[in-house]
Amino acid sequence: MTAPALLPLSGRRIPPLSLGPPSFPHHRATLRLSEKFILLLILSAFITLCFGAFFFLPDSSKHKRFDLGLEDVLIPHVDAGKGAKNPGVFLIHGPDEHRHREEEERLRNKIRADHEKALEEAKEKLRKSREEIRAEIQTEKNKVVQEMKTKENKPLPPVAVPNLVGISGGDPEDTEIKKKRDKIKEMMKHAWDNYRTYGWGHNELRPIAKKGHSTNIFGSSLMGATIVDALDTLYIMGLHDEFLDGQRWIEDNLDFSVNSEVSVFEVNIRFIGGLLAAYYLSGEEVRKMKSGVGRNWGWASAGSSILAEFGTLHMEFVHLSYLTGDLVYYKKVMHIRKLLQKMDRPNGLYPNYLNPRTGRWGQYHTSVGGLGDSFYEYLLKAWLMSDKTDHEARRMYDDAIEAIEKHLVKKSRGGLVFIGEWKNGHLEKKMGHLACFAGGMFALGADGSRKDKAGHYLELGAEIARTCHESYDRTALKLGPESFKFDGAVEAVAVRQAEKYYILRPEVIETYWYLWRFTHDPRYRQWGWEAALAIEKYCRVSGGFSGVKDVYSSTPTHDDVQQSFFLAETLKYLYLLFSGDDLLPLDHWVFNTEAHPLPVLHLANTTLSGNPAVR
Ligand code: DMJ
Repeated sequence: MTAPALLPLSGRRIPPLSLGPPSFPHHRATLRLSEKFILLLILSAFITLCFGAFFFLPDSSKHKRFDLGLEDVLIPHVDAGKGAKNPGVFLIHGPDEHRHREEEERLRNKIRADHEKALEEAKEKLRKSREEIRAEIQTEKNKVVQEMKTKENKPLPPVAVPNLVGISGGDPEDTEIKKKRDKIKEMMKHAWDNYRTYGWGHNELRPIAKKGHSTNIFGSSLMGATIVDALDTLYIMGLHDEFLDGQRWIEDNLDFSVNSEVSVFEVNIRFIGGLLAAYYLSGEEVRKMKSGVGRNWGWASAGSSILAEFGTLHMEFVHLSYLTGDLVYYKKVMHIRKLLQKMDRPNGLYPNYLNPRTGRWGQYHTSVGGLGDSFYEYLLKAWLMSDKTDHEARRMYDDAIEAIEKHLVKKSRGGLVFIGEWKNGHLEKKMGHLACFAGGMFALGADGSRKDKAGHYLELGAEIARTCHESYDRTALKLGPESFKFDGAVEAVAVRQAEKYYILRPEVIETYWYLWRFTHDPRYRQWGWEAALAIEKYCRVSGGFSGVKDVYSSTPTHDDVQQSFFLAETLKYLYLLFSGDDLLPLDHWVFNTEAHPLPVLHLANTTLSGNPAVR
């Protein structure tokens, strides 16, 4: 693939980031992409701070016990043990148990008090009219923009750009494989073109009604979620006109000054992850944000306390710290990690709910599917992204998967290996489509696992892939249900009507791709192609692609939603499945949970302040 001159390729240095305020020429009413990126960074700072302040994060100035003392260390070497420079992680295991208990109690009281305060503030906000709330938000934003404008305009020395290997290419030599890859690209074009025609600027598309679609995960406004989510897929497929079109929309229209509740998780994985990946792939300049902009939004205080939500910020936030030179993001996610690490875990498992009032686990429901999934994924990926130096993350991952294997992984009578869910004191023999991503995760984590268990985890990944393939194969449409059971004679089949739908999800294809990369066993390409054909046959409509309500009915009823993750993930993983391994090689790239590739930070033992490129 040849990229147009506008899109710099690997081997180049990204231009210096500017520390100073972005310019806001008087004649221009809209913000540039780089300026919007800054607002996104600010939004992410708000999210972290609101979320952290209310539920998890101690006031580090008062609670030294949780202070990591990592101001100058980007990736900690927590294994260091004796004589380690950074003793932060060991403080929580210190000898003075009594003092620790007291401090723990004090922390719990603080969390309780903060939570009450947050509730009061939220109630107060609800009493205000939309206009008043909007005006308050606008005032806050004006302040931030003003601060940025007045800040000294001092260019930053260039950031050491991670090695951006394999951002194009991957052309298969085999003509049959190439045809398949071209078909996937054509499907992407069909999805994108219809969104462009009928849903432009809306979050998603209704391909049958041929109009925009919005769900409350992005708030009610037109945030163009599909555009941000799809950008990097367009780029790697060589759809550069479409990429530029999306980029222009972001420059001219993406507006974060919305008065609306959004999902922290979704904003992080789709918007922050999507823009970071597009930045790395295309070299679009971003500017450094002003630090210390943390203020609390009342509306954000209704944040969730779901494991996969607060545990799925790490990758994006480490990159934000890396690019901006501001450690605030990194420190916040590390505090979350420390707190989790310190808590007792029933059977070594992390329950999905953490009670914000008490700082204790809520209901003991554990799953590797919805609510829990990406927490485990991000532990492994934190290690990979740190060039395998974040040993603490790896240890937490290894501990977690050992517990998962011991308590949740089972074999059905028919010999299918599945991951159940621990609920109300017993194992539910049910696996969600979401949990199928774990096959890929086990394969990805095999190298580097304990006691030479690499082969074992690769096999486990392959078993999960087989089971998830069965869940597809045992349907009329050859597409997998949302959730399937193992109950007596029932194996890998959905029982309840409400679990029979397929909404263009990627997890099974994601697992095929990882297994393909690690084994080159042709069955994964074959299974991926089966899924692609089924999507083409049953989900394609003239206005795009739609989910289906019942995969067991041979006449599909469409749900009329083209999910943004279909373009971000499903089609990207399919495209990669039929590409050579030189496209986005896994020793240089780590995919966030929305399939946005972020480069490995080869920073072993360097410190942020000591990094020659970031002084
Ligand atoms: C995506 O948004 C992400 O993959 C997330 O981690 C889980 N669910 C959807 C796709 O199914």
